[in-house]
Amino acid sequence: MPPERPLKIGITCYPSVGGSGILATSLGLELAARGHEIHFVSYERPFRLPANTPRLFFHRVEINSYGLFKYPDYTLPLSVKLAETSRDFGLDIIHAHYAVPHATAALLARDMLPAHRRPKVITTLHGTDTTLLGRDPGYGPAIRHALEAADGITAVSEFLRAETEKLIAVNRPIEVIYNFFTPQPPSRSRADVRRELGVDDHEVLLFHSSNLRPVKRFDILLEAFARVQSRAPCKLLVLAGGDFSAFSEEIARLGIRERIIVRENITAIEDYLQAADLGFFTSESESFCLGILEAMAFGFPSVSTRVGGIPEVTLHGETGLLAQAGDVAGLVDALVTLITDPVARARMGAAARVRAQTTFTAPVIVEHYLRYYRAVCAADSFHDGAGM
Ligand code: GMT
Repeated sequence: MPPERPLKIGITCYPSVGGSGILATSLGLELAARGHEIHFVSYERPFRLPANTPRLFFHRVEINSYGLFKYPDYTLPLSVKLAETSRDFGLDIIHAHYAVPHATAALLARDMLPAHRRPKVITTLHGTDTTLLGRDPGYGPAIRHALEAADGITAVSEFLRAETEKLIAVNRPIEVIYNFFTPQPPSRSRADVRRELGVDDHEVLLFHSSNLRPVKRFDILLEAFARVQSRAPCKLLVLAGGDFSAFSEEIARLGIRERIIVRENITAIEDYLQAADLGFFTSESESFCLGILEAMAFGFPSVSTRVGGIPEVTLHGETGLLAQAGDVAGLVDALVTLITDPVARARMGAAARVRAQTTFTAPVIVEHYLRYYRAVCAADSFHDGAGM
């Protein structure tokens, strides 16, 4: 059999700090490293996308503000840029990460092109595009249409697949392809970074990274962190991808300012991950939670909430501990268990690392995406059974 030719793939995603954009960027990098040609299309360069990478291109969507428009429109200029990129580079696939508005723009782009030059459109659902916007009557029908008309749909967890089927009633197979994380080697030592953070050797450093949106329930995280201090003192490192100043008052009220270290919009996350001991995530909804996976890859367990796809990532009692969402006392107990028992922490951390390296790793997940891409490209239409 002749070798399969490399694919030309357009990826559109949110470029800012956020799980869907981070995953899309990592996927593009991994695919380019495997010989495929990758074209990112967005309003900004994705923040973790390095320059000068072979076979990897970025196309900026220019947005004009016309006096007539009360609200600037992004969907149409994005669709035009996707169509132009597809036409100029002969894309096989447009891969839209996060349905709104990327899936709709990708469909429009496909429909603008002549039939023989149309790329396949694949949409990856990441979370709130289903769980939040899917419920919104102003978005739900448009999301449903975009998914029904796409050539392939993937979701980042079984939870999200089931939720999409339930909330959006999509009459199409959805392929579950989990997220992955490829850690880069840290540029500094653990000791150096802990010195920078002002954390002593004997102190346990908790780790939280997120965009701090309401769904992350950072208010609950702060409350549990404050309560744990009397039973198991520790510090908290927050890699904030959102506005942290909104929490200043609450932190002052709880009297924990001295125990929290914040770094904003960090790209070299590995330097900080290697300095931490225990992840802490209190989301009320989460389709996967990349932050937990990042912790796992660095060999430490997490305390987190038993919501959405998290139990597919964290095996309770094996790679971390789960508590009910909003159960501050349960979260505190779980924290105390792992802060005060370094042996259990190390055991779960080691198991977490193995799970990250065997289940949620690029060689497994990127190959899954590639098999899915090939199946979608080979099928005449979605109904030909692109699912595997
Ligand atoms: O912030 C984003 O870019 C997407 C965001 C969301 O709210 O949809 O995150 C989602 O996608 C991540 C990557 O697949 C997942 O790890 C997160 O769990 C998921 N967030 C939620 O479901 C709340």
